[in-house]
Amino acid sequence: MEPSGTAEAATLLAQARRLVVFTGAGMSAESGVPTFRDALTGLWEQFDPRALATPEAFRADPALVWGWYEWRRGAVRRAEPNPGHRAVAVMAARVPETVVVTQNVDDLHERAGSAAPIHLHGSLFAPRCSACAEPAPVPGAGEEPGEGRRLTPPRCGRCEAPVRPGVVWFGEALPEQAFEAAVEAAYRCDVLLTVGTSGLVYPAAEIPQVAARRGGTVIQVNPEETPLDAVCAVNLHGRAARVLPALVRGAWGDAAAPA
Ligand code: BV8
Ligand code: ZN
Repeated sequence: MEPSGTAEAATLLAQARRLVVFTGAGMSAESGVPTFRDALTGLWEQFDPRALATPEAFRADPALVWGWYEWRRGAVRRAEPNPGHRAVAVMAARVPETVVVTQNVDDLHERAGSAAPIHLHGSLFAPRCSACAEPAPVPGAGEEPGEGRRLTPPRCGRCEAPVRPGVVWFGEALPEQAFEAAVEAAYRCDVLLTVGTSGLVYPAAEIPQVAARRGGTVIQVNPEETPLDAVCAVNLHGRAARVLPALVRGAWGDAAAPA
């Protein structure tokens, strides 16, 4: 049974001309990618993800942090996009102007067919030098450790400094162009769909609020309540992989729904 409000949200989606789809960890949860809420396991169980995702943690123990990101990239490579990711790609094909903005560092939107989503917090597939920012090669599939262990980061080919994951750590600025493009899209949109985010990490959590302030209609998909409920016209309390295909079916008919 679809959550109440699904039909209303589908009508709003069908009428949208400029759509922003804003996603967080909950978007990939049903693909088996742990959210930031999910406690860490194994080597990292004693750590809070927010403590590990910092430049300080990398400086203090590069092998611990590099090992964590290598393990996460392996988990993402073994994961598959879910029907929610595929529904987002269908929306982009149906709504004249669609911008996908994600806080996720996985590549599941791309693998589901969403062209060039804006990654506000970087990617697991863009390692670079921690000193000179020289891009570094992405270790091949299968080179990632299966279970969690320390892994000494490779050295930069240009300056020999340790290579770091191409993600935005807490305390670090977001990539300027990406953030500006996301704010611009939220500013211009008539509908913003926020999916699977707790809306607690800033400045990313500003994006749905910019859309609401500009008179855009904000629709939330999340099984839980979040601070974003207040700015949403419709709150769909359900799971992304089920609710997003239902929205596509409601907006454009069964034939449009992702398999
Ligand atoms: C910065 C990459 C300054 C790395 C990430 C006090 C107040 C306000 C802000 C701050 C503050 N103190 C510090 C700050 C700033 C800080 C911040 O916001 N902290 C928070 C914790 C209070 N922000 C920063 O540090 C940012 N940088 O401020 O720099 C600056 C400026 C200029 C110059 C120099 C410096 C950088 C933040 C980015 C950090 N990097 N990721 C990595 O991935 O390892 S953040 C990371 O965590 C994710 O990218 C994401 O953004 C966040 C996790 O949040 P969600 O995605 O929402 O996931 P979460 O697990 O929390 O929730 C999942 C949701 O899904 C839940 O609601 C659940 O109900 C739902 N769900 C579950 N299953 C499903 C589902 N929904 C649908 N379907 C399902 N099946
Ligand atoms: Zn270097």
